[in-house]
Amino acid sequence: MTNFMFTPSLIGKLLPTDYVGFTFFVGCMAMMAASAFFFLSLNQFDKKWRTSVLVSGLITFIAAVHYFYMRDYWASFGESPTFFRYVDWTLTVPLMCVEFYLILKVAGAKQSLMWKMIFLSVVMLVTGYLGETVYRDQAALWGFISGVAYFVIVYEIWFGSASKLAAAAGGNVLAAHKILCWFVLVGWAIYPLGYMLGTDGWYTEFVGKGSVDVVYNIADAINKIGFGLVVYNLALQSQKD
Ligand SMILES: *C/C=C(C)/C=C/C=C(C)/C=C/C1=C(C)CCCC1(C)C
Repeated sequence: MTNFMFTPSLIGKLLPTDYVGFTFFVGCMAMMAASAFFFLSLNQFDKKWRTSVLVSGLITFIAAVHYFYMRDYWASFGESPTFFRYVDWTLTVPLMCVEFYLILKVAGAKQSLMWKMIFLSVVMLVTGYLGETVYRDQAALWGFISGVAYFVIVYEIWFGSASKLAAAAGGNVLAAHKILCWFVLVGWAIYPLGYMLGTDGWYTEFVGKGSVDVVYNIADAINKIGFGLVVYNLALQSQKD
């Protein structure tokens, strides 16, 4: 006998008014379709680009599996699946850092760049998790520390060694790097907004309270699928010239 009650609800009780549940459901389908798209496109690319497109597919695939769990969790408990959310991010965000490294490898990117970005992203996520769960009454402080790590990532890709490598690579790689930089600056900035809507802090009087999940789900769709498509397009363009 287990000592907790769990009502599996794979079919779920998705009420027409449950717009949060709806975004989880659409998230499952979008991530799944994107994964199929990336995986099935693999054969058309040169060896050189295959790993990058494969990683795009892995990112959306890992997210798809987590979305199935999160949708179910939401349908069963009506609560934010914060734990699954952060497990998903802790796997997929470092993989997005790997993408930067993979496309900059043509210009001689070192593994140390990749590890530096992975480290920063893990700091960003672990501190964010602590602020949303264990230390909720100090959410603003943990969110701030997380935000510092986020800004270092932004700095690294926009102005640091990653940007210099992109400039050295030029052409399609530089163009793709630029777009990915915008994803990180604008697309990733949606997450702290969701965090502020779901926790209490100095910001609460300005942003109010709202659904963290809707914001995170929209951000995930934009960032994971959009990011993957930029890499896919880079592979496609590079094939042509
Ligand atoms: C696929 C998932 C992605 C790209 C997730 C990205 C998440 C972030 C950029 C989260 C950032 C946060 C802050 C900058 C401060 C508040 C806490 C976080 C973790 C929401």
